[in-house]
Amino acid sequence: MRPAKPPVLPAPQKADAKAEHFPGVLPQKPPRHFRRGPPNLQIRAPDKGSKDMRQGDTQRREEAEGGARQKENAQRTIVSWRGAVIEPEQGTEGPSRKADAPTGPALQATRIQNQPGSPNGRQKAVIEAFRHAWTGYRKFAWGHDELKPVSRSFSECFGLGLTLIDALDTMWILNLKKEFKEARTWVSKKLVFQKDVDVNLFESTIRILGGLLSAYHLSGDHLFLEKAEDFGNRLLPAFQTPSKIPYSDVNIGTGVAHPPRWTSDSTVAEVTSIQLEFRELSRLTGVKKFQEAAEEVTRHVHSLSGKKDGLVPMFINTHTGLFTHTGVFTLGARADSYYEYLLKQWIQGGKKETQLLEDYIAGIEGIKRHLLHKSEPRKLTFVGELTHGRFSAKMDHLVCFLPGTLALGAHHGLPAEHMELAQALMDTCYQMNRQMTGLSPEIVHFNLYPQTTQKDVQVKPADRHNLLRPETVESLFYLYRCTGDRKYQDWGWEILQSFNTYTRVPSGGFSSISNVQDPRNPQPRDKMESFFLGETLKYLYLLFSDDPDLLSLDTYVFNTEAHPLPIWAPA
Ligand code: DMJ
Repeated sequence: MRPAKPPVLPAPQKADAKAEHFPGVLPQKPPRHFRRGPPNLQIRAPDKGSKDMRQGDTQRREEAEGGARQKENAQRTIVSWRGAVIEPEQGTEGPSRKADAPTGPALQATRIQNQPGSPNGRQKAVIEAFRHAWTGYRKFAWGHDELKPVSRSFSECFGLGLTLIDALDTMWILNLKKEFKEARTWVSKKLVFQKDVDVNLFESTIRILGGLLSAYHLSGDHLFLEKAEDFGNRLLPAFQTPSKIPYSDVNIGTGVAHPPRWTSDSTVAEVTSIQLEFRELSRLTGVKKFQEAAEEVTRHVHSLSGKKDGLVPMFINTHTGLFTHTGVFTLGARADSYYEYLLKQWIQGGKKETQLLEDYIAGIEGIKRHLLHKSEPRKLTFVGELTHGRFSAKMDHLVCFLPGTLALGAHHGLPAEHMELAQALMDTCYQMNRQMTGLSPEIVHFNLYPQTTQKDVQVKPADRHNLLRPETVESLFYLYRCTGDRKYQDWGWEILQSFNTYTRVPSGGFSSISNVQDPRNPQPRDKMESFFLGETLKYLYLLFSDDPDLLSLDTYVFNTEAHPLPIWAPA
């Protein structure tokens, strides 16, 4: 592994704390921050001397960026959306964090490269859980995609060591050097992409490409960037469709891309949630085609009709480029990360691409207008679904990413009401765990009728499973970072204990379960998803940290698989 170098990227824009961004929601003063974390967390800039650098491409890109930048600067001071005035420079981080904040590139570099302090008790518990998960993977599934902890075997979806790659940056952040080194050796010696295998474009982008890029950023090890570029090139044939909306699947060995067997549609969330990774790959390599392919999709989706007040349908056709199955709107599966990536690309790009922000805010307005309701009797705020004008009180656990995304937006200067909504939805997501055995089911339905004896949160027998998903703890991490309210840490601690109680397999690993309502028999399903190591445990570790500079929200943006990527320098 290369020794750390000072980061070359200029310091990211520092959010400016403004108490008035939280009317009625006073940020609680967070506890004193001690720097804890792994050594040498750093942002990697494009390596100009690298053999991967395409000189011509870079020059053309810089010229193009220069022109675009001038145009953007002219219009960037104030962005207005339906009366909401947003100042892109403003953020909402609590005052104590401001006082402590780095003020320039030099200070930023010093802080990020500090040696880690020792983890606190709760972080140690996360490290212990990670080690237990890793032990199972190492013993029974080494180099394979996913551990089957009960049968002590493994499953493959791509045959690319998915769990190992998804977990690389988590090991770095948790300071598990020995484990990281061993995994790095596997990547160096065994990870080969010249394979006759179909991969899902979205899943492999967020987990493999995202995992390799963040491992590169944190470690500075060029091996990961080389692998990322190789992999990115193999994904590109997916974009060769009549509409340039990518196919769902691509064979990384033969370069043949195709939609699923039963349709020529792609999923809207899938084609709009690969941009952070492709854009960063272009920035690092200087090769524009990755960014161009991904941004073409963003532009196309932006221009499409068939949205409902900023809400998008779930499917898009790769031949016509039009939305299909229109009239169904959800924040759950197939649409969720469309909204997340609008905001996160805006942040990644230095808050200059106003179209992304406008689409994001339009989406949040659409949610408020059509999908937001309160349950009975406890009046929990939730996000339901709309099917051809008919409201359904159904909410996927996947939707629990939304409080975190809303809080992140508020942190970066979006209206205070986004933060209020984030807090209300966070309470609901916590209750989705709390009203079960401590872990949320995959899908819940909320009770809308005051006159019944029913509880707020209802679960159908087919929806009682828990796949070790991260969304609740992901949002808890953002809510704690943005408010300093320790109740969010306590809720995360309860969830970690529930994972240990109901999903831990003694011989190593954790298993998804079939029934979150039966503490005596949670019914292990014999699968540890890669995102349990890539996301769930990482977010828990970060949630329990009191150091806002450990992967600061002003320096990094997390992709939808929790892989931190740097926020680009301001113009
Ligand atoms: C992960 O792969 C990502 O978080 C994605 O955005 C949604 N599904 C899983 C986790 O639930």
